[in-house]
Amino acid sequence: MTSLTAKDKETVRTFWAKVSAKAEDIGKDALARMLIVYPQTKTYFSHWKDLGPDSPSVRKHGITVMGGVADAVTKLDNLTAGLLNLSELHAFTLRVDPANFKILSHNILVVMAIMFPNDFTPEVHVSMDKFLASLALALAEKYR
Ligand code: HNI
Repeated sequence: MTSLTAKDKETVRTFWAKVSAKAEDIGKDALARMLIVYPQTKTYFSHWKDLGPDSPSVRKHGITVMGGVADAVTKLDNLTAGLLNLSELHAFTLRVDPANFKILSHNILVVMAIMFPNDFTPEVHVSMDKFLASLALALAEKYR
């Protein structure tokens, strides 16, 4: 996995500054979308009563996840170290199959493209994709 170039990091920081005000909506929509498009992910949330797009649990968790993404944007230079605790939580406590990190990342990209069509240029797309792939890799670190 190619690491993030200085240009990637600059692109991610600039784009995130534009969209972070909508992080809650992005998170809610991406999570709701993931649960519908990849129904196997519902198994991790069986303790929630309602898994629908308007479910308070989905909204709350969407906000939580994007809080993790926002934190990762501040730690672009060392995602593995920065996300160690979150990786431990997902690996040991939640036992989330790492394949799902790529699935959620894909849904985050799709929602960003829908919500910010003009800002989500191919250049932003490739840097955000590489950032989210690095984030997924950092979250999967503790599985090894
Ligand atoms: Ni994830 C809890 C961030 C992907 C299932 N997740 C969290 C928390 C953060 C978080 C932050 C709250 C931690 C805490 O309570 O201290 N999750 C992220 C990020 C990604 C991610 C940044 C990837 C971009 N999580 C996933 C995926 C799944 C997932 C792909 C399953 C498909 N996460 C969970 C579950 C919890 C969770 C389950 C606990 C939720 C709850 O209700 O307790």
